[in-house]
Amino acid sequence: MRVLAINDLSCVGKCSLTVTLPILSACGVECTVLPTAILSTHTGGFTGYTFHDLTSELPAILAHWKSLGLKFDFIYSGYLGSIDQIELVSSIKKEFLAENGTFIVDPVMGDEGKLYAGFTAEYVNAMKALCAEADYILPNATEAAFLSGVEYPLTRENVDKALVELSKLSLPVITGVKDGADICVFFSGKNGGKYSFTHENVEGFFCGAGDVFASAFVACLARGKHTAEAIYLASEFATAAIRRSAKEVPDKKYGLSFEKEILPFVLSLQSLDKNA
Ligand code: PXL
Repeated sequence: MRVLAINDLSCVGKCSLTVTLPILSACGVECTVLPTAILSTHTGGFTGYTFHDLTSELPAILAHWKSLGLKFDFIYSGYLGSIDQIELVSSIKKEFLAENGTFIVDPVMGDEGKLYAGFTAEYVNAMKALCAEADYILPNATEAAFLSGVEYPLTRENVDKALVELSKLSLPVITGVKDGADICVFFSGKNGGKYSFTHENVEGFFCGAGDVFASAFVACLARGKHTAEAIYLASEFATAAIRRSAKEVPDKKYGLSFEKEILPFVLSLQSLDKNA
């Protein structure tokens, strides 16, 4: 199974490609990368960061890949720096996704009720169109509210409305919905049913947690897990990394301390293998 990850390279502050590559490799999944931008740090909490947009480089990279006849079993897109890049991802899916391949969109746009720096309502609309082409979408509670029009904060009560709206686009997996002292991931089944997994919430803002969850989810799918198993394993892994970071990482903008949680995650993934 070969995965193409389309995401930025933030040099400092673990997120996007610096999270995806180690997780997929450790899971035994081959990961090709298409970097959308290179930043000195990610944009969440740092000031003065550099941002070099790589849009103009991408067509030549893609032309070369086309000449090699490359196709991908999974295409996973994350942080996209502009509407032009959203449109390019749509054409990459059409050109490079293998027959019966899976397209996963993490509509990275915001957190804690707000859009990240540089994102607009027009961008949200373009992202919504990309979501409509995906097999799975992985918004956090903020992104789900922006995409569905349901008022933030999402709760156990109004998340149903968001799931129904987002199911019109794709199969939604909504992370980070707070419920009292707990935090839940909600998802719709192909039959329209509503499902969730719940963990005890750890207070605070954990940058890059969505990327850890999404990368682990993609790894699980690529290893042949069903949707619910993949969501369960990825949410256990992300929660373990968040708990560790609450203790070990003094400045949360530097990202999750996920590395030492990779081995238990890979072991849990293998223990579910049919031939293990
Ligand atoms: O983890 C999400 C993310 C990814 N990439 C960049 C970001 C952020 C969140 O702030 O700034 C560049």
